[in-house]
Amino acid sequence: MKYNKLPAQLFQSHRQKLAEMMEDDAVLLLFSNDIMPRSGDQNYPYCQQADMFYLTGIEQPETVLMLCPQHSNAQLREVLFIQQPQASQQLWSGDMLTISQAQELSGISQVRYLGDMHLLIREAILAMDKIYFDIPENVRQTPVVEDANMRNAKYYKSLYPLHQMLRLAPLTQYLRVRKSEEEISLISKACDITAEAYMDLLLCVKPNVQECVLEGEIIKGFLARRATGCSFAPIVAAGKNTCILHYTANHSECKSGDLLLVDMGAEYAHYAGDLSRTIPVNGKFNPRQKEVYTACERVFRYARTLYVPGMSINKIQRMVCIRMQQELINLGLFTEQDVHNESTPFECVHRYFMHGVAHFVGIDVHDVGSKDMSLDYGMVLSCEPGIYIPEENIGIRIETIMQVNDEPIDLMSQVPLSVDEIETYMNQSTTLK
Ligand SMILES: [Mn+2]
Repeated sequence: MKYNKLPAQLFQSHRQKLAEMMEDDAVLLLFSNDIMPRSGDQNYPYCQQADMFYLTGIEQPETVLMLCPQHSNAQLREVLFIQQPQASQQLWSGDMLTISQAQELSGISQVRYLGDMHLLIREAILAMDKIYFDIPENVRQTPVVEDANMRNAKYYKSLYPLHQMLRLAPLTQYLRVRKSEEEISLISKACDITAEAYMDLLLCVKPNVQECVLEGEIIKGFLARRATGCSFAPIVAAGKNTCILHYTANHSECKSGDLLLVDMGAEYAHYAGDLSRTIPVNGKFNPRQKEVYTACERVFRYARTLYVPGMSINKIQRMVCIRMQQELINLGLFTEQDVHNESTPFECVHRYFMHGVAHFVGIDVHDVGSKDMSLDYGMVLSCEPGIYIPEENIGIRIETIMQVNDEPIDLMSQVPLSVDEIETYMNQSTTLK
């Protein structure tokens, strides 16, 4: 592992909380993600199923977790199945987990090889009436490829048609959206790496540099600080590309006089960072860029104060849109009259600010949690207002990660924010070089 080993107690407490929420007479069967084929004989880098990591800390494929908290046989209440290490496989892929390593990582005492799985699962299922499965429930993505949990849900449904099938997703969503101190410190670490790599990146930004060269610097900055990698593909967008919200082609040149928008996040121990900033390629904002940037900055500073208990993503969005509307009018993008003539609320605002201001952050960069959920201590979200004016080649997004609190906490407050801070930092760094 690239990161420092996490305490097994973290995963034990997650399983404990889940066990308390599970229905009586139920068993949970949770499957690790499949290895995803890329092309030829190559696979994509392996990514563990988020709930599997949350509940076990195990990163190895072919892992199965069975939780059956009410089973009369204590040995069947919590069982982890792993692949039996094979010398031939280890020759190619490196060391595989031993039983004792898996016990140490997960805190589960009953770790067995997959060969024992079917009989032990059968014993648990036949003692219970209900089976929990973790089929994908992300609201933004309908699965195209069937994942291991869906496949197994169908298989066990056909094998045990008289059992009741239950959804795990609402339970793990409830738990994962409320982060422990330990989890917040992991997100903080991902944010520190992200912020430090961004500050390094600022030293490399200059006219005529290619976006992809900057992308390389971002990845280097992450890996050099023991990040697991990126929590999403970096967006490095100069000039007109700043107005493409999820621009990841990163194949243009940064030109003097243009803005550069970067949206980047390190992943540390499976927890995500997420940062967006917009800077002038040549180290100095022109008057119009400065005007639009400071408008976005004021909305950002205001938005940060809204991450308090009792708010929700929807409420923050509405309040930010009201504030944004005034700023956009002041920028001359539309008038009060245009607003009066709107057929739907914030129609004018949405022409220049068309995305959400907040999403939950955690094991996934767009983590579980709903937009109408009441915010509470322990929740961590992005704060990312933006202004996009394609006709002026100006796209600005300012994003940080906030911890919900009576006094909301910005986890990347060390990053230069004001025009002065940015210009001073960029120009000092050029003199230093
Ligand atoms: Mn984001």
